Amino acid sequence: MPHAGTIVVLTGAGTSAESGLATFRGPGGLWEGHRVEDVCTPEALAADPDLVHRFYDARREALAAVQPNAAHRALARLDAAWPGELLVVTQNVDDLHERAGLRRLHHIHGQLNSALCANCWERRNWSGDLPPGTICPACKAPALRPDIVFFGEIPYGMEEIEAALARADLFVSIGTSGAVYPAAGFVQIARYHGADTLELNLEPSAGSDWFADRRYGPATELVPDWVA
Ligand code: BV8
Repeated sequence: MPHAGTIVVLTGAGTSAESGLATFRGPGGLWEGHRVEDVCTPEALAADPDLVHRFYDARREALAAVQPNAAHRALARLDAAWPGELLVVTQNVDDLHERAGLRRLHHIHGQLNSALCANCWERRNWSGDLPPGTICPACKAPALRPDIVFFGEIPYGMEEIEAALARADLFVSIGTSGAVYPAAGFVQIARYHGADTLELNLEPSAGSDWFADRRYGPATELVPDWVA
């Protein structure tokens, strides 16, 4: 690990798997028989809002019942101790990084505990169910939706992330299949700008060949060992 340079970490569903939250593409990764690519789209929201809202209500409920794991806690320790720049970019929409104490965090795909108004674009903290047609307190339109980046929508904070990748001395990917872009391409940007690259995952991801260093196993073992 560099002395005190810039570290960018990308986390995916595998980081939260050992807390008990289902991943998307592993065994049991389907939800009510749906692939995430079929439920997590603006078209699905327009065609069947009850299905999409129910998908996120179920995940919001599941999140309330689980706790951060040793991988989340290790990244929070790194955040507290690292004197250089650190940015943890998570594809996860859970709040387990925050609940473990991580501060230098960015949610690229949105958050379960947030609602977005499709009319005035205000967002607000949200817990419990979010039925279709919920009134936005700001603009009074019945337009509150899950604050989630659907397939085909623009991920949050891309400029900030790309600038950090260009400065990075080290890029670490944890618990992601490398199936979803633009996040799956971050390793290529970091490597192009000269960063060291490390993949920590249960198994080789779709982008594992881009990583100079690769370690495979459960995140609750690999991440504390790496941070130590
Ligand atoms: C966009 C919402 C334009 C939240 C999600 C090329 C360039 C740009 C775009 C595209 C492109 N090609 C295709 C696209 C379009 C598309 C895309 O990537 N499609 C895929 C299917 C091919 N991308 C988009 O539409 C994105 N928007 O491109 O806009 C743009 C681009 C750039 C700049 C401006 C504009 C929007 C993508 C966001 C979609 N929203 N979810 C939610 O519901 O959760 S994606 C969804 O997949 C989740 O966010 C999830 O985080 C993400 C990735 O999945 P993973 O986290 O990796 O989870 P997965 O189950 O796949 O894998 C888990 C891994 O963990 C496995 O490898 C497993 O082995 C490992 N594991 C399991 N247990 C453990 C473990 N590891 C360690 N320990 C364990 N215990």
